[in-house]
Amino acid sequence: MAPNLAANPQRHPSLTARPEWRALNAHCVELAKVHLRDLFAKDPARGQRLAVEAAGLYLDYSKQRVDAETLRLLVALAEACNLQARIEGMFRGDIINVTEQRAVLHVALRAPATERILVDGEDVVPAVRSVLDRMAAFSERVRSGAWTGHTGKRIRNIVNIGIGGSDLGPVMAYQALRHYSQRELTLRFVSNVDGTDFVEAVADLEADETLFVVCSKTFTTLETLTNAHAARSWCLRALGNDQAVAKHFVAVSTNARAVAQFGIDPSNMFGFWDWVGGRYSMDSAIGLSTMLAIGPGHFRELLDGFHAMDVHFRSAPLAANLPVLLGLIGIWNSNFLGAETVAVLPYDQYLQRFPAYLQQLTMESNGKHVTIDGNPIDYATSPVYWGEPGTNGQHSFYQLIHQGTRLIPCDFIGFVEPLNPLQEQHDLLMANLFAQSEALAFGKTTEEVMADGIADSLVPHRVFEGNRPSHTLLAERLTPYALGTLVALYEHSVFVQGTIWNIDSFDQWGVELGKALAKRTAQELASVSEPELDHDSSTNALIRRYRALREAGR
Ligand code: G6Q
Repeated sequence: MAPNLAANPQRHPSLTARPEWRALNAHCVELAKVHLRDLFAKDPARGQRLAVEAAGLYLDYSKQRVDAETLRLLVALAEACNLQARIEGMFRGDIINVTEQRAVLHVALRAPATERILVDGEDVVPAVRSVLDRMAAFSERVRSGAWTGHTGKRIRNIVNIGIGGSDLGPVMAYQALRHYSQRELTLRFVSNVDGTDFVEAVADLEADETLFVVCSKTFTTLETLTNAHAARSWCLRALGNDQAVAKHFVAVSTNARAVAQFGIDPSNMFGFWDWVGGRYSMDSAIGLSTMLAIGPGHFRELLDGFHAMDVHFRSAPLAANLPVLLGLIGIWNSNFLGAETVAVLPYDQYLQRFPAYLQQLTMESNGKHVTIDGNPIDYATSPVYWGEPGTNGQHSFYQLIHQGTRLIPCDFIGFVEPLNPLQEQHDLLMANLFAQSEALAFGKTTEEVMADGIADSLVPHRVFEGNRPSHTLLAERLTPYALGTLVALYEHSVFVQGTIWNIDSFDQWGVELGKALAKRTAQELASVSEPELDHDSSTNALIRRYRALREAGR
């Protein structure tokens, strides 16, 4: 049934007209004149006071350009936007993805067996647990060698085929938790419709030792189905028998019929539900490749970490709530201080794909231009997220963060204990993290530069303005549990921001137009005779040129 959005006109007063928003605007005019140096000088305990800890994650937000009044006003804004009630609504299974008329219940994926969460009057927790049990049994069989390929050899390679939410979470989690993975298993991830992705992923693999995990919520996604067909042909070319599919392909999907049509036995399918959004699905059956790599025990620890952050988010007061603070301070930076991007800077090589994962989570969720009621928005929504692991970025783009003309808030992420026994290198890594946030906040004044004996003409070049805000997130060790808390922290901070901005954080209509146009263009490229083109003159010329050069090269 199509949602009746028109029946919901202007349920909320416009955000920018709210007294709390106006108060923040007025406060910003004053606080913008204050340097972080002054805020720290005024309050010697600021570095300890402006920090919260929950579920083993420590968030230091003292290097943000906020004071007690900023936080009071931000919390008042959250209250005016009914944040607490909206949080309850999500956990209760309300239809908060309004444009797709769906509940949003990734929190049910990590709920303990004792919890009851109802969707259409039915408790979904038993079904979640039952899929987890099937995944665990299957993973144990593959990891132990009990599950063999068509020729009787054990599986040594797992290739995850999926894209977007069916790829970014699994690949990020595999990289992040590689330390815990079974090293005899080779994991590969294929997402792009560019054939290079598939060809390179399987180039050095033997088909009779390879298991494909085809992940697609809808099982209609062009890229994934194209790659899955390429994988089937590759496999059958080597093994020469249709029967091999049953031993070398499993599917993760909500669409059993399409899985069967592809030729995968539904008994080799792991299901999930339409109330799990793609970018919120890494802890559903979409995490099968993660579980194959790290084992069911570690996967359960990952879920426990997610759940611990869920409990904190649902119960902690707004002013001491990690996801709420992260979300609200993000709004302060974007909507009041005017920052257009956020740099995510994990000081841990294992988190190399974390910024890419966060890009989808944040920007696909909150890159919206109308309110939940369909009214145009007169304030900025999601900033651009980007980043790279430290210390690499320090030798490239940090220059702009330190001395450029834009304000770029940073999220630094680090761990106290290294996973590899090179303690000295770990201390160096962490020294760099701490030094960067310090340099960004406090900079280097003209007087300090001159005191170093720098030639007058160079002084302006050597000055660091400082006053550049950052969060620091610290955990003891990069465990599956810690990763769960970290991902849930960002999931919920996205929810907090979407609630304040009054947008639907759980739809993604923006990807549809490109998909529809690509379908039509693909037919025009494939057409044997010269197609009639009625795009704009640029697109027409590009298609003609491509076709002509392709023909000339044949
Ligand atoms: C995520 C998006 C999108 C989706 C992919 C893959 O929230 O919906 O990234 O995950 O388009 O979709 P399928 O899993 O249906 O193939």
